[in-house]
Amino acid sequence: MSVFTKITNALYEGDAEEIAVLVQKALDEGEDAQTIVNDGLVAGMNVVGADFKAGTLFIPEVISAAEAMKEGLMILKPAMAAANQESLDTILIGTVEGDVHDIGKNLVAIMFEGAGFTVHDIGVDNKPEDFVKAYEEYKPEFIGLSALLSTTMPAMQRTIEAFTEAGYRDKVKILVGGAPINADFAKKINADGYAGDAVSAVDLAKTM
Ligand code: B1M
Repeated sequence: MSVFTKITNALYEGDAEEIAVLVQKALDEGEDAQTIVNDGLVAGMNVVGADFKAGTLFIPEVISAAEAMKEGLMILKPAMAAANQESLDTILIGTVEGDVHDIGKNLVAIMFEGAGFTVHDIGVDNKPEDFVKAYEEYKPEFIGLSALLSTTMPAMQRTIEAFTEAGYRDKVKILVGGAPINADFAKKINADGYAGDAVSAVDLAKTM
């Protein structure tokens, strides 16, 4: 069984200790950090999501899997950040109001840090005014909004409208992402860009 399959299985079991051992082992064996994320951790989380949807896995198990994923990401963070020490622009990132999903957002933040951006992560369940207040504090070139629920997609739109109302909309590039988001929705809510995953989000910001 490959180390990636073992990571996927341990994530499904929510075994954070085993994840830590396996992720470190994969790194020691010379596997690329991004490959460990995609082929091990995210692959495992996709199975968790599918079984949760099918009703064969429940919230406590999903939370354990999420904790195990965070443990794996913590171990991989230095390897991903070491890839680039160049100092680029600043990004403010957070999950929108009503939404507590943060694993994808954390991964996006790690990738931006790894690419040399200064990252201000304001966490989850942020009201539009929380984003505006944080913008006033950090004055970033970019804002990244994350939403994982179809019910919190409108909060993304309200957040962008809050920037228009505050007079900041043309001063900052707003990028959006998360499982239910797509390029059409991004255009509809007047975002500057949509990225389907963490690597594309960084690539997109670099082209702007
Ligand atoms: Co929730 N959940 N959840 N959940 N959860 C989903 C999202 C769901 C699809 C599961 C399902 O039904 N199959 C479903 C949403 C359905 C929908 O609306 N379409 C769902 C639901 C319904 C819920 C609750 C309502 C369940 C309930 O209470 N009945 C509830 C809502 C809570 C709330 O937010 N108010 C809930 C709760 C939870 C937990 C707390 C148990 C836990 C979150 C723990 C945490 O994050 N700390 C959880 C989890 C873990 C999931 C699944 C299983 C995994 C999400 C994840 O971490 N994926 C998820 C099913 C799934 O997605 N397979 C599910 C891995 C992560 C790396 O991917 O987050 O997509 P992702 O991020 C990617 C891209 O989307 C993108 O890049 C990332 C990395 O490549 N990206 C961006 C993300 N943000 C970006 C921002 C950008 C750019 C790219 O900006 C520039």
